[in-house]
Amino acid sequence: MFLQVRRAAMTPLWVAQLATGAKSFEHNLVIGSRRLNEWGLHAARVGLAHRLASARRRTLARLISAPDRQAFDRDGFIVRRDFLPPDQFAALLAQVKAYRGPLREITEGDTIMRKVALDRAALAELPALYWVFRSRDWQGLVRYAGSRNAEPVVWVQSILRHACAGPSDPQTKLHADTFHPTVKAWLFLTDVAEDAGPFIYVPGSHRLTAERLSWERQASLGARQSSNAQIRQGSFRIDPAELAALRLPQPRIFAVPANTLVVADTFGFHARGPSVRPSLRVEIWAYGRRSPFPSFAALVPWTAAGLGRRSVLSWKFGDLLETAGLKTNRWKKRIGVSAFDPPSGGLAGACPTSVPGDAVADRSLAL
Ligand SMILES: O=C(O)CCC(=O)C(=O)O
Ligand SMILES: [Fe+2]
Repeated sequence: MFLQVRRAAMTPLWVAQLATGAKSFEHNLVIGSRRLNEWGLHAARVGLAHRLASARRRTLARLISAPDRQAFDRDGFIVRRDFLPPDQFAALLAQVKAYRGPLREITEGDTIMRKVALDRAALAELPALYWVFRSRDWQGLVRYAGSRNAEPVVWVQSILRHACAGPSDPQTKLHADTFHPTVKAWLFLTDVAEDAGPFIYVPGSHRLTAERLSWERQASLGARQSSNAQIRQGSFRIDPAELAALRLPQPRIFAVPANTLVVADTFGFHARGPSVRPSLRVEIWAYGRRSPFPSFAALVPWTAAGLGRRSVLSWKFGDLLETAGLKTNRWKKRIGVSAFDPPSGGLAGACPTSVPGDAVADRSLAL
């Protein structure tokens, strides 16, 4: 009875969310409806989002060079070695190593992720970041790949693999982040070895081919009932053995030196590659996910510092909920720790209970 009332009350909201980036098959019973997805609801959202993104990309084509455009349209990513001039990169590295202001940690399986939100206070200590933000290359590539002429949210991010005793990291399974084109960018501050948790990406898997569309349709049918939490949240996982049927190659491994920039459309299949031992990857990480459909919110002219402040506020809101006893905040505050430090608890400690979900794409940060 309660469930029926809830369903009736929520249905208008669930329907309205179809016109946004909402992607949870578990929380939105319209998005998750097997019947509607058999009739093609998920496939229709995917198709429309891709057509709109292609149209927006055409208007942003001038922001990047013709060879970059061709490479991105073919592969779904762009790689730039030696991104910053050596003296600027050295200054950035020194500033990030010295930074010990407040940061947050969250676990994904046995991986600890650290994030420094770049509000005004953090930017004042990391002024070399402005060389990144002001770079035409950075601005153009992130905007074109994200199909939005908008600032991404940027953090200093550390990935500490096998950092605590816990289940395996859910981001190590090949996946698409969501159902529409969206951008993430990594400017690596550490060298990344092939066996030390590199980013991996299936070239060309950002394209909505007929095979991919029918795979999406099929995956949408069982998503709500899936035993995998990320799939229920609309981040579909794919087995490498399935790639050939989609006429896709095996993933490319981004074993790259520090000062390499990778910009990718994470509708394409990607993952955090295996790490044969505990490892540390530090990067300037950008995430630009605006609504795939026309939306006023997508037009808000956020500045980089404004977006950094928003991250800080969303963490503080999480602290408030925890203090009120309503919900544990998975983003733990750490003081006096640098992005480059080893795990605070030592490697032997158990991971804090990891609630499954899309921690990377913090829901409160998805515009
Ligand atoms: O950290 C990585 O290499 C990729 C993780 C991931 O799946 C993501 O950021 O969406
Ligand atoms: Fe991802």
